[in-house]
Amino acid sequence: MKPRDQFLTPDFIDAATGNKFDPPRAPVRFRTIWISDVHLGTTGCQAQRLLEFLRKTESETLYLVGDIIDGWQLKRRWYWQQAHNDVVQIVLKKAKKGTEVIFIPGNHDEAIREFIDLDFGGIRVRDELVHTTAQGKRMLVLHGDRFDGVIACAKWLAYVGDNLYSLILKFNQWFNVWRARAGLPYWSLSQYLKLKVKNAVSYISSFENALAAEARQRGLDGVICGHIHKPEIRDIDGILYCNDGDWVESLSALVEEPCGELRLVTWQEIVMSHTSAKHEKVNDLCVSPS
Ligand SMILES: [Mn+2]
Repeated sequence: MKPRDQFLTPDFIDAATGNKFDPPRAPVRFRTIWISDVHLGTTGCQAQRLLEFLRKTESETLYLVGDIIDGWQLKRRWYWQQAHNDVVQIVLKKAKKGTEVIFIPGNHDEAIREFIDLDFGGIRVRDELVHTTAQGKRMLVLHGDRFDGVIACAKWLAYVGDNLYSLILKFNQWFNVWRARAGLPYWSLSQYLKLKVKNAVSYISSFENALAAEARQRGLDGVICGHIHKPEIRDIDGILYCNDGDWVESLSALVEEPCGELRLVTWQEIVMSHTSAKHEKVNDLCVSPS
């Protein structure tokens, strides 16, 4: 059982049959939802969990902030599951039922960039746009790959967790025992990786700064993007930088509460709040303290 699966029990397991089931409950409502970096068409895509998220949430506007379908991977190897179809279906259904759906293509679904400014089945395809929150904040919405520039490095190293890190250290130990026997000098793999991680960290911060600078230059209050698979919401010198994360690892979305408050939610939170009374807390943010 993966750690995430603990959230599927016990509420989602039928005690008699052991089958998972979906108790019918009202979806959690937001003014706006932003998701990106779903990478449909890859084995890493957590389509099943995204489906669950989309079923349990509702919004006036849904932004698909790029890299929704991974055309690069699909060209290399065809991988398309039923759940990937279901994600497409549920988005189309939402559009049909009145959710305003806006698709901003990313670099992995750049083929769709040919259709910018066109509308399909209620889905508006745009390159970028400005979203105004209920609090009147003007936010630039775009995927973000344009700001990659010359910053290129092994960004996956930024996600190397503690476990993998200690495994690497152990490996390094054995590796150097072998090197010593072979008469070779000590070589620190962890030092090497740390350097790479440091590069990845500086890649992320320069990406974030570049996006914030763009919003500032345009006289906007903030920016909402995806692309680097790192959910974030923070102030960068007076500019609100928001990254909605991804559906490969972080399983996160950016949401706007009815009152205009922006925050990050995870798949776990939506599933948990859906199984308990916890989601009443969600809109507490909108009750201004007297
Ligand atoms: Mn991207």
